Amino acid sequence: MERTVVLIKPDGLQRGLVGEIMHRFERKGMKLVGIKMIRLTDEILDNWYAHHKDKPFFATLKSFMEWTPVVAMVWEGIEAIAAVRKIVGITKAREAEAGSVRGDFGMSGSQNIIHASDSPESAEKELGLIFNGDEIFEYDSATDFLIYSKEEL
Ligand code: 3AN
Repeated sequence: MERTVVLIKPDGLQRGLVGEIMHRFERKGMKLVGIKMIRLTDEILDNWYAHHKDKPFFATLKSFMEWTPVVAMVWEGIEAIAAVRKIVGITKAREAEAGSVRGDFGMSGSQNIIHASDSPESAEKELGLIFNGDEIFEYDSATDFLIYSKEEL
């Protein structure tokens, strides 16, 4: 099983998309193992978006992400990182596939509603930046046997 970190960004929160977005991951068969609201700080964002620190949009991106709290979640599943990225859609929302979160709800390439980890390394780093160990829960899923075959589990 893989874990992936999802953030509903300030625009997603303000537009009332939290329930809609969570519903999509639930219906897909992903397991929620962590969730909280958090106000991102410069310190977290400098680390989170370190790969963008020299980009012209970095300062704007940071102030956008600090506008309101975000809703942070950890979802678990087999190959969850790739599965969640498909549900999220590509960065530029106006070009994202219909059916994805960005494709259905967004037009912007910066205010694009949602973040999801793009690799196991990012997922581990992002989880560590936002969640304490006791905020991630291990429990038996009552539906795993329906969602996955015996061979997959
Ligand atoms: P994604 O969120 O699709 O993984 P990244 O990691 O390339 O995309 O970018 C992180 C965030 O930086 C994006 N979600 C978006 O808010 C912002 N961003 C990326 N590229 C641009 C850009 N060209 N102009 C403005 N903001 C951008």
